[in-house]
Amino acid sequence: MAETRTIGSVLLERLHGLGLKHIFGVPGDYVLTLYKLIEESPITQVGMTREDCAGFAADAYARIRGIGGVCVTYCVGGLNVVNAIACAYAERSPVVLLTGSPGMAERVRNPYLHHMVREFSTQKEVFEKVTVASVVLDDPLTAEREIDRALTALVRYKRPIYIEIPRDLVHAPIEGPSRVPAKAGQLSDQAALMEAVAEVREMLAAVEKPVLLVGAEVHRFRLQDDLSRLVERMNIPVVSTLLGKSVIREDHPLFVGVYGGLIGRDEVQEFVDGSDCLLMLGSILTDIEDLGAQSPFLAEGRAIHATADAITIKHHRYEGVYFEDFVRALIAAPMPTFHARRLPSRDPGKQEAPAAGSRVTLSGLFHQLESLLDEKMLVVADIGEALFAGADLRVHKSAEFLSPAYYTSMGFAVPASVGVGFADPSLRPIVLVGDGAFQMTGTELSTCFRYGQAPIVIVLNNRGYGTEREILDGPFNDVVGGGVGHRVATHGELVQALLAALRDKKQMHVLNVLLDPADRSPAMVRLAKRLAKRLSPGK
Ligand SMILES: Cc1ncc(C[n+]2csc(CCOP(=O)(O)OP(=O)(O)O)c2C)c(N)n1
Ligand SMILES: [Mg+2]
Repeated sequence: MAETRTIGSVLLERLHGLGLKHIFGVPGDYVLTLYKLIEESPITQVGMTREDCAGFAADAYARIRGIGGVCVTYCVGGLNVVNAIACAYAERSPVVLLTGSPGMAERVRNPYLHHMVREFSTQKEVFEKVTVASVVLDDPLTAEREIDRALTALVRYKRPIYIEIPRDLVHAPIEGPSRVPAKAGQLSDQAALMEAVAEVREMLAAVEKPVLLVGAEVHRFRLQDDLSRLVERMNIPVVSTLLGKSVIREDHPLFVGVYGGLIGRDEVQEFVDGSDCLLMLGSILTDIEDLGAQSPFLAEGRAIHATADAITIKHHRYEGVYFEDFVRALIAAPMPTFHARRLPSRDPGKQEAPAAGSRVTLSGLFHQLESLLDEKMLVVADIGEALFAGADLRVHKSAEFLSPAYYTSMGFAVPASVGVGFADPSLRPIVLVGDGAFQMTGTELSTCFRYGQAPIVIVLNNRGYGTEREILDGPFNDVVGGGVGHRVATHGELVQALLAALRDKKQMHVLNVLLDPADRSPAMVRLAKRLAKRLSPGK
């Protein structure tokens, strides 16, 4: 007899089919049944220290593999991951958020159940704002269609989705034959697409010095290699946004640099300003690029701007033309070839290595890093100097640069490196993180240790929120270290450590009490027994 298809099994099968091999998260009783099912599936569950960290890991994983997953418990877990999912939404990273919730049978007469905030639907309502699809699989009749609807949105828009399963429906059978999930194929209006491509060709045929500005969406839609070929065919110089850094290999002879009105190098800015047409592909324009409506390119109709949200040429928009189809059609169409131009020098010139005894500096550090980076390393940069100084770091070949450069949420880098480690174990993550950001999520290093990962973590310790200090300083920007740590393995060490802590009123003391994993309080044993009974009432 064929195995029963259930809501949980169909969901995991679809995710695995899309290339999801790992799911990050923290378990909880509302999601334990799903965790068990994941354990029995070909997908590996990766335990993290916090849900927001699991979200960042899944985001980094998704940026590399094209889909990422995070599985958390109801509300206490889910609401803890909102910021990471918002980051994935803002920066277009296709992350699936899986969550459990109270069983349908438990909801009769609206009891107050632990972890509930307001209504049973509160968590879903929160996520509706930061995902492209949010579904609750509370009906075996519609569950499979709902799963496919959400996954189609994830694939099409490269943005996160929310999938909730009430815990008593994980094993609910789905009747009938398996649906064939719809393929995300060519979706665009063909006539409009051809007209748009012809207009680009005409526009480029009439100019001499165009520049291509590439952004992160080129990477999210896996178009980098094809686009590189177009760049070479056209001989068009390329700049990238900060978020799109490393989308086009930075040692490519036509790569000019990272463009950003607020952070870019002047030579790159001048080169772009001196061009006569700007072809922008997949670049989410933000205040960092500083390419607002006042930009002459936009105001004078000298720009083509294609993103997953809209295709705009000169002063008009094309309806019914999708980004991926548009870029693929541009790559396939005959396009003009441009004369070689002198590009601004990327080589900062020979820099003397600082004397071994001199104080370590940002410039010395980044220079040293640049000389060590190779294609098997991936730089993960957090916010602050890690990102800003990192913007000028030249990454090589396929070495990528991963950073939440637009949403700029601190605490991304260390957990993201865990995601990188699972997405492509052949890459060595180089984590650049400020001391402020490190103290937010540095705990995730214990996860690296647990799974035998080997990132190189560089904490840029400038004793505070350097970025904020530059804008407006005050004591709120200070981060200071100190305190005493005790490792407590025996009862004698416990007594000593407590006495020492009590004697010393000036400093904080942290006791790391090494318990036997089987050591349980009687109340915990009672609670666990009773909750386990609820999960499988027949036993
Ligand atoms: C989650 C989050 N909280 C607050 C901020 C605001 N913020 C931006 S940069 C910054 C300071 C970062 O300090 P650190 O990590 O030490 O890097 P530095 O600026 O010193 O290089 C802060 C607090 C933020 N971007 N993200
Ligand atoms: Mg700092």
